[in-house]
Amino acid sequence: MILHEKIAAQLPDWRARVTKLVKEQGNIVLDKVTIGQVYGGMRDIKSMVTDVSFVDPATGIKFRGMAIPEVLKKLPKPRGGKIPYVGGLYYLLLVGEVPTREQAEEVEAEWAKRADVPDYVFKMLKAMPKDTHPMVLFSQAVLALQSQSVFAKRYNEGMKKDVYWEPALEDALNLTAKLPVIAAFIYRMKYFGETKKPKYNPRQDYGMNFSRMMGVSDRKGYAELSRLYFILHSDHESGNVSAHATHLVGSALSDAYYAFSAGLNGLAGPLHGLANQECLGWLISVRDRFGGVPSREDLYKFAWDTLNGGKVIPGYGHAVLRVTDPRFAAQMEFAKARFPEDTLLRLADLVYDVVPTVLKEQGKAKNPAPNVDAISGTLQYYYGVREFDFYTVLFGVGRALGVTANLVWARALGQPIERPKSLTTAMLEEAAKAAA
Ligand code: CMX
Repeated sequence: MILHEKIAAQLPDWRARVTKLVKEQGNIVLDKVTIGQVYGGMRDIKSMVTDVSFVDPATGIKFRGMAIPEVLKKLPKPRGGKIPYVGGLYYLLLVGEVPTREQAEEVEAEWAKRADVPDYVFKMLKAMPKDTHPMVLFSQAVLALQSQSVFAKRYNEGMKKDVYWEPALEDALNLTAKLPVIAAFIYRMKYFGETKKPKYNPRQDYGMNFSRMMGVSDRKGYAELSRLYFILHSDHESGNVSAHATHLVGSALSDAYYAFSAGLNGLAGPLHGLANQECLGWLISVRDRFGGVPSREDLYKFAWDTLNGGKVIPGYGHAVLRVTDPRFAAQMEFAKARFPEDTLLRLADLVYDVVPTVLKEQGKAKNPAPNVDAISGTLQYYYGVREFDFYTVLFGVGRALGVTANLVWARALGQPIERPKSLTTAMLEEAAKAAA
C-alpha cells in the first residue's frame, strides 16, 4: 500500500534525525514557563512536536509547510471538480509530499475497501435515546469500533516498538474510512428518523460519498463543500483540545479508536468545536432582527450592542492567529463563486467589513479578524444542512485526518507517554516569594 511504502522509506532518516537531536542537543532550552502559564492552560508553552502542521500567526495554518491556497491549488482534484480529493490531503499529511492523481486515488480506493461499518454499531446508535447529542453518538460509534483495532490485536500478540506505526496506520485508514458513513447515518437517523445503513460507493470519492449518504439535494455542490470542509478542518497543530486529547490518550498506547473518541469528546466543548454553530446563530439573529441584510450603520450598532451586552462576537478573534484566517478566506471564496446572492453570505461579507472595525475600536481583541467559524456554518446552511448541533460532527470527520496522521507519526518516531509535572498552589506561591 502506497502510504505504508512511502512512510517506511522515510523512517530511517527521520529516526536518525530525531535520535541525534535528542541525544546531542536534548538540553537546549526552548522556552521558559511562567506561573501565569501554569495557571493559564499552558498557553503558548513550546512543549509539543508535530511535523504535520504548523500555525503561523502571520499566515495561518500550514499543512506540511504549505499554506491553504497552495494546498487547494496543488492537490489533485476529481475530474470536473474544483476542490481536491480528501484522499490527496491525507496523503500530504501522512507522507509530507503532494501526491499525484494516482496516489490520491489510491488513498481513496483504500478508504472504499475499508468503509464498511459492522451492523452492531448501527444497532447501538439506534438504541440510544432520541435526545442524545450527535457528538455523543459519534464518539460512541468510534469507541464501539475499538474491537476492530489492528494495533490492539498486534500489541496483545506482542510486537516490536519499531513496527508500532504499521498497525497504527491500518487503524488510521480503517477509522477514517468509516467516519463519513457513521456521520451520515447519525444525520439521517437523528433528524429524519431513517435507519437504513448508508452504502459507500467505491466509484465515488470521499466527498461525493459523504454528500450522497447525507441526502442533500445538490449532491455535486455539497460534495465540493465537504471536500473543502474536511481539508480545512483537518489539522491545526497539536496543542488544540481535540488534537492534544487524541495525542495524550494515544501516548499511553491506547489505539486510534480510544484516542480519537477522546479527541471527539474534547471537540464537543463550547470553547472548541461548538463555536461554529454560535457564529451562524449570531448571523441569523442579525438577519431576523433586520429582516435581511442591514445597512452598514445598523450592523455597526448591533455589533456594539453585542459587545456592550457583555458577549463576544462569535467567529472573530483567535488565540494564535493575527490575521484573517485563511480557512475563512477559502470558504468565502468558495461561497462567492457559487452563491454570491445568498442573504446569509452577503450578511457574512458585511460582518467581515464592519466587525473588525468595531473590535479595533473596542481595543480588547488581539486579533479583530475572522476565524474559520465565521463562515463555515453559512455554507452548510446554504446546502440545506441546517441542524446546528450536527456541525461539530462534520468538524470531527475532518479533524480525524490530522490527528490520526499525527498518531501514526507519534508511533513511528517512538513518542513516549505524556507526563507533565504538577505543582500545588502553595508551591507556586513559594516560587513567587523566592523570585521576588
Ligand atoms: N468579541 C469580543 N471580544 C473579544 C473577541 C470577540 N470576537 N475576541 C477576543 N475578545 C476579547 C476577549 O474576550 C478578551 O477579553 P477580556 O480581556 O475581557 O477577557 C480580550 O478580547 C483579549 O482576548 P484575545 O487574547 O484576543 O483572545 P483569546 O486568545 O483570549 O481568545 C478566542 C480567542 C477565539 C476565544 C476569542 O477571540 C473569542 O472569544 N472569539 C469569539 C468566539 C469564537 O469565534 N470562537 C472560535 C474560535 C475558533 C478557533 O479557535 O479556531
